[in-house]
Amino acid sequence: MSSVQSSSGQTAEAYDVVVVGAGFAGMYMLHRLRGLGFSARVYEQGGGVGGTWYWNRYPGARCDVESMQYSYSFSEELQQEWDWSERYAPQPEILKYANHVADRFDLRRDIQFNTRVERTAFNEHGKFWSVTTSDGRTVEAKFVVLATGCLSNARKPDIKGLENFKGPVYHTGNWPHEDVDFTDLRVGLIGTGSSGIQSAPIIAEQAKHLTVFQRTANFSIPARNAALTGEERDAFRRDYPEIRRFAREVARNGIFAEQPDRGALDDSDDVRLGKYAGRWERGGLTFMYVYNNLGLERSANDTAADFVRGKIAEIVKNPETAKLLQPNSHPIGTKRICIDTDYFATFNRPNVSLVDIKANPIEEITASAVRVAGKDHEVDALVMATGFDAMTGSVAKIDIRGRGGQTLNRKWEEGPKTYLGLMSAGFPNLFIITGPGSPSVLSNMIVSIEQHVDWIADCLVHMRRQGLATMEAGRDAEDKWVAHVNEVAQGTLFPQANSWYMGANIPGKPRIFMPYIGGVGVYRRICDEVAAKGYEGFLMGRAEQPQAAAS
Ligand code: NA7
Repeated sequence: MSSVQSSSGQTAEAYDVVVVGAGFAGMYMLHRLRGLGFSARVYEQGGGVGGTWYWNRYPGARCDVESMQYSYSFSEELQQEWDWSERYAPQPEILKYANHVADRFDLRRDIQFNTRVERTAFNEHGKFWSVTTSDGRTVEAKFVVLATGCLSNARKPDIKGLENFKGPVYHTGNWPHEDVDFTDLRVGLIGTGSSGIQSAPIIAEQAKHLTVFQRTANFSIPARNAALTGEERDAFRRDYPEIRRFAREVARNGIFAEQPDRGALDDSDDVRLGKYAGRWERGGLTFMYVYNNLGLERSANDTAADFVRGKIAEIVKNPETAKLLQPNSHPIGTKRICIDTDYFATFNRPNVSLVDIKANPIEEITASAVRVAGKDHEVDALVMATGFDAMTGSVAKIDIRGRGGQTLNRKWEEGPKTYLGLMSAGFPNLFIITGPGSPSVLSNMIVSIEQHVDWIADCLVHMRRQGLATMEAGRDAEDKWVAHVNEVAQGTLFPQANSWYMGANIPGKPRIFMPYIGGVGVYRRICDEVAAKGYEGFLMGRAEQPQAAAS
């Protein structure tokens, strides 16, 4: 940190880099910056590290990527010393890990908690960003890195009468830090994405009655979560070099798993069903990698979707409820597939009911009930598992002004535009980690975070060596990348779903498939090639030489 005289004559703190957010991306970015001798300040709106895992404390919250893989790879000591307790880590353990990382690498001294970045504007003359925070202070930074996360802007839907409800209203993405006790209460749960599906079985065990309000039935695969044995952990640790290499360079989604070598229709019905049954028993996200064309061809996808619909019918005893729970509106996997523990079986409990709000949307919420099709479903507490303004929501909350005072929100009015998901033209020296246009939410986030952080760190070192002051995405390169991201998505089944990948869950948000679906290995090679060619497609600017004094 240093101090500079601002245009108003006041002294402002100045950093090489301001990082917004102290989740997994912001923490690793800070660690790398420090190691390279850059001064950095991190602002975090939460009271602690962990980002999405700091906020998402709802009952049953758990990562859907296996814990031995949903962890940093940058430090051999860290990955050898940390003991994950279960195949899928529960939220409190992931948060504990985030805190351990913060302590182990002494990160906290450069993080200012409980502080939002409200505004940042690029000073074209001075080639720095002014960053104004919620405590009313403004600092200067040569670079700003947005590590704001993709699923951190919880969204309460605009349902008529919600403000009249007398009981507590919780949002899974912004859960209280104190224990919430549903004992003896009638609970209404709105939303059946991953958060609703993970929390329903736990709430049902505690509550007097749970009513689940379902707009879209979702595909979910059993997690088959279990305690990790010492041998399992050791096996991972032994093989980490290969597991990490594979996740980074080969896997489409940053997860170590067998790669399918054939399509679903290449096998006979019996063989195919046997393979699906095997994966269902094994549990987890890899269900979708039985075959290589489930995300590409509808006829192939239908075979997997039919299998899961059949499983739901087997598990759920009431045929009407089973039918409602069977997803029919989108191909399997085109909304992020959920993994659960006893979700469908929860509907066999006498204290759980399902209400279809697709056929009959919620009319209104009254002081004590959710009204659907003229019927009042009495509830004492409401849980909104209604998701996030994903990928762009947290960025949009910051007033970001680039060249000519243009705001990023204005530029992204018709959908986010980036080059490689890393930068947006007109906003020099502003990087986004796992931004729209990069694999991001389609991947194991930690693999993608580490890739972006390392790429940005290398880039800053390159600029320092070359005496470069600014870097920004070229408009041509950006247009071509946006077209490429779109073209690759259109070659898949993904745009067929009204998913948050498409921005479809936010009324008025442009429908654009936001993440890059080309695969993390492919994407990494593209980014590396761009860097190797002197940051092809980016515009680099030198610091202006100081004018020689007139003699
Ligand atoms: P999701 O996956 O966006 O799920 C949100 C759910 O809430 C989904 O079932 C929505 O139905 C439903 N929803 C949203 N708005 C409404 C309104 N207005 N009325 C009724 N129902 C509504 O969020 P999650 O938090 O579960 O998971 C997000 C990601 O976090 C997940 O994919 C994992 O990667 C981790 P819809 O499907 O839009 O009809």
